[in-house]
Amino acid sequence: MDESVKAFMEKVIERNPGEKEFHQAVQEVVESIMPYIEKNPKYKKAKILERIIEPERTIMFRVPWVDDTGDIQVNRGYRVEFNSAIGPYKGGLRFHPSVTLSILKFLGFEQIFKNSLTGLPLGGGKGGSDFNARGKSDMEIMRFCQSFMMELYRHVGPNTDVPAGDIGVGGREIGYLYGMYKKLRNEFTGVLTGKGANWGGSLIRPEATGFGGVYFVQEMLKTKNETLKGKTVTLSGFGNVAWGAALKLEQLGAKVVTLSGPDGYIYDKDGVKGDKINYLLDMRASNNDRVEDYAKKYKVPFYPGKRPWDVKCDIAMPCATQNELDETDAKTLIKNGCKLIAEVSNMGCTAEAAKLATEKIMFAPGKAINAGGVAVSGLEMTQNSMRLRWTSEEVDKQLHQIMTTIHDSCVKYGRISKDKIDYIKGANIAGFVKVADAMLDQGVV
Ligand code: 2IT
Repeated sequence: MDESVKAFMEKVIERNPGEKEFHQAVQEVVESIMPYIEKNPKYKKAKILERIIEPERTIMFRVPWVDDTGDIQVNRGYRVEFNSAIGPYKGGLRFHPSVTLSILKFLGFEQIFKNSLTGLPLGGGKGGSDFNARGKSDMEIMRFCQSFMMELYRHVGPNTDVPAGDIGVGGREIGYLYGMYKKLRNEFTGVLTGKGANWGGSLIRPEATGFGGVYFVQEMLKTKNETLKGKTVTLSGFGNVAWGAALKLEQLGAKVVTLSGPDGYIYDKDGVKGDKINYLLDMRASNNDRVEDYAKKYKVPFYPGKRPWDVKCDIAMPCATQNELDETDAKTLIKNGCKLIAEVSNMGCTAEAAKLATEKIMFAPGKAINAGGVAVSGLEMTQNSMRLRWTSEEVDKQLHQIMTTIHDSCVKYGRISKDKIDYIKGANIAGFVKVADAMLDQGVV
């Protein structure tokens, strides 16, 4: 590791003890940015790097709620308001038992650069709770969401901080959160994105992360004069992101052969297509967090306790959670002929896996390839401000344009030779420059 990166990381680790995921996310960015900063001393002088890794504000709170048996449950809630240099804090809420401050700081930090890449005026933030929806009733989920918003409402607002969904937070949860916000503030306003389509939500928002990811893959393939037609794709996850990706991949003539959950993965040799794709939504709504149901329903093999990365494919798209694809998995994929790993989940690949894939095949980092979700959230905010609604064609057209522009930015800052693009470097530098320049303009705040 470069000496200046090493010295910087030592301080980060000392000041943020035990926050492994946050260290990993910072290191990846700093490795890309450090050489750029050395060449542009204005950033160094203004201590932009030291400032950008410190959240502007971190809120932690108690979330008490009453379960169906009348027992009191206590969860912990968070909102990390990381950076508002280019717009109001923007980023999802994650409800999952694995949520810690480290996880939300890594996600909030990534969100700064991702949101900058979209070209829209969006700052970076992230929040959530260690709430586990598995086995909970709909009314328990509602009471939890209401309690969460009873505290969060005083920290957010349409021009301050605009949360959205992430793992464990979809249309249903956004609805319950929004209802409580509206009751407390007596205001109908665009404080959350991912709202229902008939009460301020944008068309294409549910599909946006998956669609955007596939548009980005199309652009990557174009640089090699290839298309998605006839390609075999392995997906992990079965939630909102995997659903959107599967829909678009089918439309463009690719075949999705795997899905996965915490319980294992399914292999569908005929392809996850047609009605089978919408079955993902039923699995998500069941609160069971299980993909085996797909195998039972469609009579395909299920591999318990395993991840789908030993299945032969042209393209692998992790769509589930952080660090779900490691160096061994990347080696297996490459050995089996995989030509492209698209990290649609946030930090879905370990640092070693991402480096190997960048070197040997093609690799796209989450902050570039999954930016379509937050991009359409930005478009939802625009529609809310203008009090109007765009058609799905209009939103989809803008999403496509944004993903193409992000790809162009990655190429601009990440091209390392005639036929090699380092998308990690490209995305990090392109995302950084805009935020850093805004921080310079706004002084030491
Ligand atoms: O990781 C992400 O970009 C999201 N969960 C979506 C954030 C948003 O504000 O739409």
